[in-house]
Amino acid sequence: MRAAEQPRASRDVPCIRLPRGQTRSSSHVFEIQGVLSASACDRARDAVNEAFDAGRTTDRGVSLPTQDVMVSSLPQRCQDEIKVALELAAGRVSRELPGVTLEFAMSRAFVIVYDAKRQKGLKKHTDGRKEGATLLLLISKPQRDFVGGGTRFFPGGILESSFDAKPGLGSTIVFPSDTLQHEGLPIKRGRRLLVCVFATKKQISATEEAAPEADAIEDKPAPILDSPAPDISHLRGKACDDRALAQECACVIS
Ligand SMILES: O=C(O)CCC(=O)C(=O)O
Repeated sequence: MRAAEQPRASRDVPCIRLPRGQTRSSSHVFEIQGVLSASACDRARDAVNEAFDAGRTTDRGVSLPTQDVMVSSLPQRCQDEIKVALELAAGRVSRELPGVTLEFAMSRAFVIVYDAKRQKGLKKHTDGRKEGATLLLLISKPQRDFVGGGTRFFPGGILESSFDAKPGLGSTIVFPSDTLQHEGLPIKRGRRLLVCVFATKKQISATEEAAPEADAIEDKPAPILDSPAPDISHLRGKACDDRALAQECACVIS
């Protein structure tokens, strides 16, 4: 790994609460920027395109008709880079959720492939993982690799309107899997590739929480950009058991 691609501490990664500039949102959607370098994204994109074109795809086995490529079927280097990126994003969001840490299994990570000539988007749904979080990492570049797309969220609160997340290349969005309705907006050209993994929220003790990261420079958490401290009471939950793991890909269509 070259110097520019060394993993960073989660505190160094910009984290924005969406929708931007709204102080009263209950949506708990986070955008964690630049967790995967452009060159690593390009490597992953090329490997996913190759697997997709060769028909090495899976589906989620439920009513959402996505064509996915398992991350575990990509070259080891891509798997390692994606793992570091997702851990960075999960670590950064965990910093915003006192007493909670996000955990996920890389063996379950997959890449959603939207193709302008095939499946362009995904209808409104919630992801089935109870008390979990969905992480989506964009590995193809807007305007260069695809046009259109984005994730539209429907918070459902009184006077709360829907909003769109359109992260840049190598950025991740994280949101509650089970409670927040969302859809994949259709693309108009090219391929939009999103690494997706479902994480569990695990309660951690005060001692664990106080333990600094190995490469931490200072103890104070980096402030979240342009947002108030989120109300995370509804996000707290126990780590899901194996039964819940088995159900993690179930989705609820509205
Ligand atoms: O396409 C998107 O941005 C959303 C993907 C999605 O809804 C999902 O994976 O459950």
